[in-house]
Amino acid sequence: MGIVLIAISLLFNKNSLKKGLVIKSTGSWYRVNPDEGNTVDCKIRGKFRLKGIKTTNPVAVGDIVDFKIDEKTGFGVITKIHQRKNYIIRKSINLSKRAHIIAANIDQAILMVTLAKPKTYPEFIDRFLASAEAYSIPAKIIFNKIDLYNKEIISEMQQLISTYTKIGYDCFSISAKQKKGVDEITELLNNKISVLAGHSGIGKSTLINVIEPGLNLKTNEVSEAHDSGMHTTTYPEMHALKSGGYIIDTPGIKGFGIVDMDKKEISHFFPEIFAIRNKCQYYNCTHSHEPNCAVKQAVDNGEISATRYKSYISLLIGDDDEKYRTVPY
Ligand SMILES: Nc1nc2c(ncn2[C@@H]2O[C@H](COP(=O)(O)OP(=O)(O)OP(=O)(O)O)[C@@H](O)[C@H]2O)c(=O)[nH]1
Ligand SMILES: [Mg+2]
Ligand SMILES: [Zn+2]
Repeated sequence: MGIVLIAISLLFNKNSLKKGLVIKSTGSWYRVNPDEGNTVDCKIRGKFRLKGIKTTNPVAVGDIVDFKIDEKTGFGVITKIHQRKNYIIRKSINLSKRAHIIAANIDQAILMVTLAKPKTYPEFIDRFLASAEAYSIPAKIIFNKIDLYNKEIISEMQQLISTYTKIGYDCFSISAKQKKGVDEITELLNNKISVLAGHSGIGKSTLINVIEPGLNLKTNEVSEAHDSGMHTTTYPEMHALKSGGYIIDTPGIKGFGIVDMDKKEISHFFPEIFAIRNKCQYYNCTHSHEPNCAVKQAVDNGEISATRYKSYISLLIGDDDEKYRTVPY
């Protein structure tokens, strides 16, 4: 009798739903860290849709899911995604009608950029920041590879840091390679779930290796011929930090296409434009062609950065996202 009961309870346990955190996603399978026990590789069953948006990855790193073990294959099967606190999403470049969720349930989005090898352009930064604003995710900027900057580039960086800090985005300048400025980043990551994004080859995995050497993440030289990264990290993956918190390493992004943003809303995602909108003559001013526009005046007198304004206009007129592929490849 006892043996029968144990057998039944084992069977029951095997089939019972478990809850876990998605720590890696390849688009066809997902590695899930359950509340108890070892990680399980899972597939999905059924369709998961996001507010009618077609996504290339219905389940993302950071998702909390329910799953059960498929006895035949030994793999897990994800049956439910728990309500997301938030997510950061971009248009998929190859399948532009589709969206790609970079990560879900995050505390902060950290954009890593470089002004040297391969250079990140302001339009890319602004598109990323606007997207983070749209989903109410605090965003920070790391300028990496400062060991390669000459005087001119340092002054360009200082200009950008001053612009972005004034708007409210914390900026950090580091050299992951020389381990300079990394302590501040360790502190920034403490006890938070952070996603680290940016172009390929800017040093995301290098930085994570410095912060958590045991991880031994793959890194690769930047191609001299194309001045672009080699797309070394191929899937987003969440790593636990000894100091507490998690960092999500992501594959390099080429261009940042904005998803699902109403034209009327775009100015809401540029905080410095949003802040002075009431000073414009027209309540529905788009800050593009209208007379007595406080935003255009602020650009003219240098209170609002001209490159930020240019990024805003490019989003407003719906410039082809493809044009903002800022890294040749
Ligand atoms: N000079 C210099 N090189 C760096 C620095 N940080 C990273 N690198 C180099 O940049 C190259 C790319 O680094 P990765 O860490 O692979 O870049 P990644 O952003 O993870 O790239 P993907 O995985 O392709 O998205 C490597 O050769 C690194 O050694 C830095 O601070 N200074
Ligand atoms: Mg990488
Ligand atoms: Zn205006």
